[in-house]
Amino acid sequence: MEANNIESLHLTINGKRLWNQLMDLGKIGEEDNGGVTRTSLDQKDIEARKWFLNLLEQADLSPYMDAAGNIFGQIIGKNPELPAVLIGSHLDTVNSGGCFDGAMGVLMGVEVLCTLKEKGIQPERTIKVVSLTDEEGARFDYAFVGSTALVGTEGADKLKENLAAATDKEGISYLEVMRQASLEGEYFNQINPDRLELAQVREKDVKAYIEVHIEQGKVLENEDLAVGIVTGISGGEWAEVTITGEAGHAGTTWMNERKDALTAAAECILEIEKIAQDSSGSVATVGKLEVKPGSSNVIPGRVDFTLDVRDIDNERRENTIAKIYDSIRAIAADRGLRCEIRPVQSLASVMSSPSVMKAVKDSLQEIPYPVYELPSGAAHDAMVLGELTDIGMIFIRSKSGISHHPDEWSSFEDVALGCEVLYRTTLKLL
Ligand code: HGY
Ligand code: MN
Ligand code: MN
Repeated sequence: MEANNIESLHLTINGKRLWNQLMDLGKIGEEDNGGVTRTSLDQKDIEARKWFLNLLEQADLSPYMDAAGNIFGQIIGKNPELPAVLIGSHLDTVNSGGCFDGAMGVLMGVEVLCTLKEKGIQPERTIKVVSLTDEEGARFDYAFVGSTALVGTEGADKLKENLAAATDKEGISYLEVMRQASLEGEYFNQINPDRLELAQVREKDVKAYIEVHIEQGKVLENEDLAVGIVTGISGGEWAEVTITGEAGHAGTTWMNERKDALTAAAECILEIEKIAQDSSGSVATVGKLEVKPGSSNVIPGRVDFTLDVRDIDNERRENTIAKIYDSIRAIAADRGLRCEIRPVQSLASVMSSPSVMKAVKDSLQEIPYPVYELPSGAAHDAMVLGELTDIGMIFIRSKSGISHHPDEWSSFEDVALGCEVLYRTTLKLL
């Protein structure tokens, strides 16, 4: 069955309504190159939050915001004591990203709740759509804030400490930005970084979390499929590295007298690549590098770089990280330089719940549409939620596998079909 024969599929959800909302939201933070930038609690993220709250109000989905800025819409079940089903993702983006990453999963949740309402279905259990604060970490290099608060990973005090330490490029701390956001009026006044424990939900209150996301890879496209079932999500470790040498005159310092932090960092980065290549499964990325003092005629005295290591196999990832850290220390020591490695965040891989996967599979067969399973190399809020509850993810084909880029794209037909699968999956879980 081709997804572009969408008319013949008789979808229950309203694909056009969903698509229009997605395109409207994509205009908030849109730049001249077509990219979208809405980083955590910046002006555009706040505008998107207000747009989303208005959408939930219009749809009569009783919106509320929690202490971490997570935004919920809901239909209260006939039996509200039963654990709720959560559908969610995030509205923040990377710098110059696309309009699908995150937003599509949130808006599909809204579409599912609207369809239930229109059909006059009041489920037994409560169903909620949630937009989780800052999945990307693009502004403060600190990610998964909303989901971490929701699950209570590390505890509220530790999270607050981390938010106080994380700063954006203007040097403003995350904590300060959250306090400012709480002054944005109705709903926002619930944001309270001093009481993040208020955002925590209990295990017994949630039955499952489902997230739909663009694949951000080419697997589905190569398989000629619109939709896939995610088997599990690769864990990751994120760290910051500082190499300190000695700044000096580029013309007068002989090569054998130098303590160049950048050449040491370059050696480290090549070694990181090699270690990951040899690991047969891990991937490692240095995505950000800052050279100080940063003049063409000064030997670099200090380099800061980020490190991102992923692997679905937790043991192999830990081995890769240990090798990388050892090699950074050895390279710095060999060159007589100092290094500091600061692990920022670490998340274990999460496997999808067999019961949620089965609900997705049964939904695909019902439509009918081919069943195809694939793992996720990208991280998602579902990974964090996996510590609390059963999780499942549905991937939608990405054009050329491009994501975190203005050209990120999924077709209307694929999005509509994906939402239909989500709707049917949700009905089975309710
Ligand atoms: O980094 C990730 O995998 C996610 O897109 N934030
Ligand atoms: Mn992303
Ligand atoms: Mn995402």
